[in-house]
Amino acid sequence: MNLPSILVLHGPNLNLLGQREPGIYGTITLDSINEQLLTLAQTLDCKVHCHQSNHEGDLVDAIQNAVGHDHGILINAAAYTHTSVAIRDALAAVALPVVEVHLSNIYRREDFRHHSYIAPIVVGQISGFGAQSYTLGLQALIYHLQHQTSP
Ligand code: CA2
Repeated sequence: MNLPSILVLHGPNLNLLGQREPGIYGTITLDSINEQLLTLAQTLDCKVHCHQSNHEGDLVDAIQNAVGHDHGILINAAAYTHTSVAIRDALAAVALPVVEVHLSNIYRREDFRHHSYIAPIVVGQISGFGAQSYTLGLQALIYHLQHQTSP
């Protein structure tokens, strides 16, 4: 069987990681997070490809294009987590397993960050572990793919 392929999606402003607001998001850059995921993918026997966009429609396109290419999606939708019905609908439409991740613990922050539009349609959510949220999320997604029962 081919190695499972995972689409990693990063939402708006995450390209600024390591350059602004280190008190909230740490000093790690997005490139370093992607490198960590690529390294972990070798251990987990999967393929990973990463995409960041500041544009809602671009993220919707990437989700739709995953069909036929990817077996699961790891997503930090950033601010769109709290606003985007379009991203939720796209994730629901493609019907791939999704793990939602956040660098910060969104439940310890402002009230408007406590609601995620995508949480009800994902396998699970990991929030608050910094860059480790992504590596934990990738492990959880691969575990889910290996243990889910076929319909
Ligand atoms: O904690 C997370 O991962 C978030 O998804 C990050 C989003 C925020 O809107 C969510 O509530 C929680 C913000 C990403 C913006 O990242 C920046 C990085 C450096 C400097 C400024 C913003």
